Amino acid sequence: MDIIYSPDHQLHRGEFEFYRGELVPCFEKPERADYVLSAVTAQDVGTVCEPEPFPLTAIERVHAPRYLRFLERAWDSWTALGNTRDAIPAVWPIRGFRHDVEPDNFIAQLGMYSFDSGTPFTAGTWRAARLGADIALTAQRRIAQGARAAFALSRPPGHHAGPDFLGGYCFINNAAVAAQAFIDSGASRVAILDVDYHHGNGTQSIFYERADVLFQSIHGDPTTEYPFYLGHADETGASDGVGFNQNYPLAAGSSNAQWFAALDAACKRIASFAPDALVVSLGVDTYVGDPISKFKLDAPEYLRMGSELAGLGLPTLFVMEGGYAVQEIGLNVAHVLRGFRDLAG
Ligand code: Q9C
Ligand code: ZN
Repeated sequence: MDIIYSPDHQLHRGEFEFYRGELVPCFEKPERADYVLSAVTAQDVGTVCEPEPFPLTAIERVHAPRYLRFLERAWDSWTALGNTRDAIPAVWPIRGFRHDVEPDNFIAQLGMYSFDSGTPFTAGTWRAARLGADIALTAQRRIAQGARAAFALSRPPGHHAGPDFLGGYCFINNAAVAAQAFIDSGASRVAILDVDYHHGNGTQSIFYERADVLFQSIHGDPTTEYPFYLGHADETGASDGVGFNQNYPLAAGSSNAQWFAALDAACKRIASFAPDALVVSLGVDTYVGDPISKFKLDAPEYLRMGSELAGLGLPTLFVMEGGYAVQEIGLNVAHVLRGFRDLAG
């Protein structure tokens, strides 16, 4: 399968994030993509290709133009104030504040377009994030042209980014951009399966009122796990989208058997939806050794995940999401793709 990758992901290089009362080195760092690239190359799961450029209008299909304009100008606005460190949000318009008036103050704008303090904005963030969308769109085009599968190997990740907000290390929702591109190139229905440890709140928000994009997410129970404020089982869609969103929250520490029971339920729902394509938000922070998550998947489970996904028999676009700090994330991703290929042929 084609693996779409660009070394320019390195342009996004956050220094610190707030964690338990102090600034710690970012978990979402450039080495992550290096680990994944070397493992998928060593395990020979596909051919590495450069992304093609796409117009901003493809991204505007799922993100508000004023949000994208903000991201595009953010670093210049921030440095024009004399700042040299990363921009980190610190104030947010919670309930009762106005969202219709964009403040002139940069930190106030940043708060309006974000939901946590763990997502630094750096000099190269916009270029790397925009490139991530090009990577997802290139992979989508390969599948639209007949490939059975493709892997969008990008960072920063995307699934926490909503219509007009960043957070959870995410700026542009690459999986949502790709799913929308399937619809715009003629697909009637697209399914998104999010297997990252964290709920894909951004993706859910983007498609919550739509019946043409089914969203399924297996994740740590938001009662105790990030992003906390979304991802419960009773969130099943609204208006036209009623019934087209399913969450499978699992308690921190859940067994692999519980995880695969949730995958089985999600796959049954996807099969009954009969989509033209499947987008997999592939986070491997479900790994037993992940530093910020609490599931217990390991090598055999990643192989099994890949083969169960192949069993759906759908054109499948894998998009890189989370998985942190340890070299094993590369092996885990390679195992999913190998498990898929060995069954899909
Ligand atoms: N600084 C993804 O896996 N961090 N995002 C919690 C607070 C948020 C994870 C600690 C974790 C976000 C794509
Ligand atoms: Zn995650």
